[in-house]
Amino acid sequence: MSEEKIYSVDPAFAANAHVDAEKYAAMYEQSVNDPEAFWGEHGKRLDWFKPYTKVKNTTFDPHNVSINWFEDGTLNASYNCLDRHLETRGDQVAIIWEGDDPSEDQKITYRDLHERVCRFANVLKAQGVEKGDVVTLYLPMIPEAAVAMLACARIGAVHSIVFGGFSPEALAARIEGAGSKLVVTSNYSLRGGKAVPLKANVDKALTHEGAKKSCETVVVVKRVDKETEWDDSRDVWYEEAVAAASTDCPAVEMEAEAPLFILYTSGSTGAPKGLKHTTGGYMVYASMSHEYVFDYHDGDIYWCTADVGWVTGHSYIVYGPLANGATTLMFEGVPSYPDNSRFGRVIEKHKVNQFYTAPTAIRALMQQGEDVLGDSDLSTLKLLGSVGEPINPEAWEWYNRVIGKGKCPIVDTWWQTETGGIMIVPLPGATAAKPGSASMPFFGVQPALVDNEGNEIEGAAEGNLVIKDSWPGQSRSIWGDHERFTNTYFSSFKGYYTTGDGARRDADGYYWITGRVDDVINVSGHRMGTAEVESALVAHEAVAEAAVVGYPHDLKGQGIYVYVTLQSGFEPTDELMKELRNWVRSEIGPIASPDLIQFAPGMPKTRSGKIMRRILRKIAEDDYSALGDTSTLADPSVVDDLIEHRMNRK
Ligand code: 6R9
Repeated sequence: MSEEKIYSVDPAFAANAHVDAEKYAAMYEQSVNDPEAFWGEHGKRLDWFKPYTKVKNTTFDPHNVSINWFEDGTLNASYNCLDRHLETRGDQVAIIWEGDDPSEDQKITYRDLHERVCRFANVLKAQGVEKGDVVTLYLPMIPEAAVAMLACARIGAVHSIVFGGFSPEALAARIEGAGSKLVVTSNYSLRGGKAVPLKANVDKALTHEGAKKSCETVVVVKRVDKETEWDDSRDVWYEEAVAAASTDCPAVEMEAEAPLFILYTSGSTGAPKGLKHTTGGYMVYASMSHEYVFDYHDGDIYWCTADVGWVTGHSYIVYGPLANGATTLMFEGVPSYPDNSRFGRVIEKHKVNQFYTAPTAIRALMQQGEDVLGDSDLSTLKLLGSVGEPINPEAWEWYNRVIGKGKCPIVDTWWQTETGGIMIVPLPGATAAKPGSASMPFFGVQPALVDNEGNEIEGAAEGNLVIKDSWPGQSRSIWGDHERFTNTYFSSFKGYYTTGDGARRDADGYYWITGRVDDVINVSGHRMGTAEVESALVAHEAVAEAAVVGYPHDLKGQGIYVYVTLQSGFEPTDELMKELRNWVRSEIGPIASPDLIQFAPGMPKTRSGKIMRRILRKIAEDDYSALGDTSTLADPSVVDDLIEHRMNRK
């Protein structure tokens, strides 16, 4: 079995690594036995305006969930990513930007970046943005995205990034939910040579009453020289505003627990939640994990292919690397443009040392064959990373062999929007890798497995993955709804943070993430709440009822399988199927696009009227052996019809 395969740590790598096995053991032990001392020491990796004297003050008690780290210290995230590097590395490249078009790139030094951030921070101030205000960023992967993030942090504004692939409706809900005064966008985004009208989406979002009420100003980056609809009373060109702005903007002193950003993510019920991350603990955790997990050394060129719209982009393109004075590569394009060798071309062109991507991208490359990256020179690579979903051992082996040429450790990093940073990972100089296993906890992280009653299970076992105590990068709350935060993460299993993932621990203590145990599906590494897709579907006039489940998908990890019961008077046609697919795309965004839609005259329901998703999931998975007890169904014959009309899949 492939899971028995172990790749031991290369002694040469370990010798130069920040941590080897021995050091990991000693540091880990201190981090969990004496977190005060451990984090008290490592918190010093940041520059504090006022040093903290308190380190940890946290409780997971569901009556009073409260998480505070370094609470009496003050600092500024933008200062830590910029100002403090100016003296020693002002001329060093902070961001390498690689455009969608391979002929376009930029190298931005720490000094340049500092200047750009100061200018834009002054623009925000001039537009009336104050400390504590929320600014929504709806931007492609252009340097202005990082500039806007750091400019917000500089003046104590809270950014809320909405992934550019989300629809106007989803954007409107997030602008309104966060009470955002100002939106930063670009007129278009460029992906694979195509211009996508982002500003038009913002215009549409702001026709929604709530969003319109909240947002007063839209700052627009001119990414593409193309005509752009304009509202003089509201819209401001980015380029004009920064040209007129001063380069002098001191970083505001912030409390450690002041919010740094909100990031919306999907959950099993209800609307997406805006998770709140604060300044001190998050920055300590993001920077420390970036350095240790990727074994980042001064001078290395580091590339994470995520989008800043996701948490990975926040922690491991912007905040972690820049706090460490690293050179971080930001890529605007897609792996298949101009052709499938693009990732290899970028690695070669910029001499990338650490490469961090998602299993779905690896599988897409893998499908193109071993020579997919052409004759690209990949010899600068020292380490590879994976994030977003479980990496299947076949993809792991391919990544290792074809990209890493068998000489790069692979760090399979398990974490979540809620955790702020990497939680479970084989540290490259310390932990032997088992393909498919995220393996061992990072410093300060105490994973555990509990059964459905909340009893902790010891030894080799499978169960619900929970975390026993707080770590500095943890999300502090859901924006405006602490009760939901408590109910979602701290109520099912008392005294623990509930991750929503299942995991298995093997006899060596390695963790193997088995996937979500709730109604969240993971499509190409992106979280999608089944409830969100369902509520989009039932908003369509033809749909009486909808149920959404995940099913195994070769490329995406999981695909979206939809069961729809139509209102009477509507016919189940191919055309309607197409219409429903487009409907979901426009309600949520292309990432929520259903892969398979099955028209079902009836849903399997209990006598109390609850849809039995377990059965729908099994049918979608093509697994009828384990349908379980269907006798409690109101109408058991429904199941036969569902099986008979199951959508054909490859
Ligand atoms: C960072 C990020 C979180 C969910 C998480 C889990 C899945 C992420 C994983 C992984 C197995 C890994 N996940 N990394 N599963 N192995 N290395 O992806 O955050 O978008 O919030 O998703 O993704 O199911 O619960 P987010």
